[in-house]
Amino acid sequence: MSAAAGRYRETMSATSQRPDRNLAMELVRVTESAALASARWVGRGQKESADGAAVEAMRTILQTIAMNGTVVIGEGEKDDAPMLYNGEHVGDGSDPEVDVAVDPIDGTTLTAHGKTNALSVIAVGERGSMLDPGPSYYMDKVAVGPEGVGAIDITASPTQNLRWVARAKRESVRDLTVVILDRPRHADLIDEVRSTGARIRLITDGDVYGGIATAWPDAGVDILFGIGGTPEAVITAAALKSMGGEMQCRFSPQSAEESSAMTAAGFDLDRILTHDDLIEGDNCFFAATGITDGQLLRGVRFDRNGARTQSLVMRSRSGTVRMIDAHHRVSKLQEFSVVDYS
Ligand code: VTB
Repeated sequence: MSAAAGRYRETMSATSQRPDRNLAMELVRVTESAALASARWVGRGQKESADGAAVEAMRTILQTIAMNGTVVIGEGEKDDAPMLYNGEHVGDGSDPEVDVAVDPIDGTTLTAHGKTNALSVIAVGERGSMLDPGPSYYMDKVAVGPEGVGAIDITASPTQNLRWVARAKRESVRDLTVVILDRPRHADLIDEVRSTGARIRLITDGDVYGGIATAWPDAGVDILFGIGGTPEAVITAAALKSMGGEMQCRFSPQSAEESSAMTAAGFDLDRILTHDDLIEGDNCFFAATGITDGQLLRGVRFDRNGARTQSLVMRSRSGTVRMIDAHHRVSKLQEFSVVDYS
């Protein structure tokens, strides 16, 4: 061994910081595949077909990833979901042992209607690190990008949060844009935010996009407020941990059944959960591919040679965020791939 190689080895073992694997670099193939398979259904009004294509493609490619994964957030319970159900084992079975959260399409209706910001997403964390939502469907959420870290408090009013975030960004409240799911349950929230002078981007679906957008300067939003899906909160946490943003959430059951199931399962409905409670530790991975065009990513484009995708790939330990443009030669893929991209 050369002296230089010896020194390198010593340094590495002294700090235990051997360069290790960035699983997100492989996971992006999973979201690319789901996006490609579902993109043929964009605007065709059949959200189940779009979702079915994405789920099947995602599951097929997941089996090729070198990991021993358990689906913590999937398509639902086994009896309703034939694939990617909660508890299903995914990956090729080799190390590392990981928890997996999938949303083959965040925005099936967006996809069926050809509207913006439909994404295929996956998040992976160390085994045991991911919040199992149990019977929880809904959470109240506040999310910001790096400049808003430390400036939010879900127990304070939206008005107060906007003042704090504006101050942290050295802007005025009327310079801020808030992303909110367009739902009747948010009528008061929307009124209050409007009364502050801040602008609102109302979205019909896809609050994973909304949460990530707060940390993506080009997306043009500063903060996410409101009640959305619990699975989406966990997935968003993986991205915000990587991008250096912050999210605070609280369980927000939207029916008596959800509420009593949560209490029976031992969940504390008053607890405030941050992104670090949704996915513990500092080694989680995130990948997303655009299905339809959006403010974060371009959607799938088909051409005579195949298709182009655009994806985000992130890892929390390093905080590296990559944007990956890919061209897929569909005719070549058809020769050997078990996924039908035609
Ligand atoms: C959000 C949104 C999803 O569900 O989480 C939302 O991001 C919450 O549920 O795309 P409701 O639709 O019942 O309000 C979706 O819209 C669909 O899963």
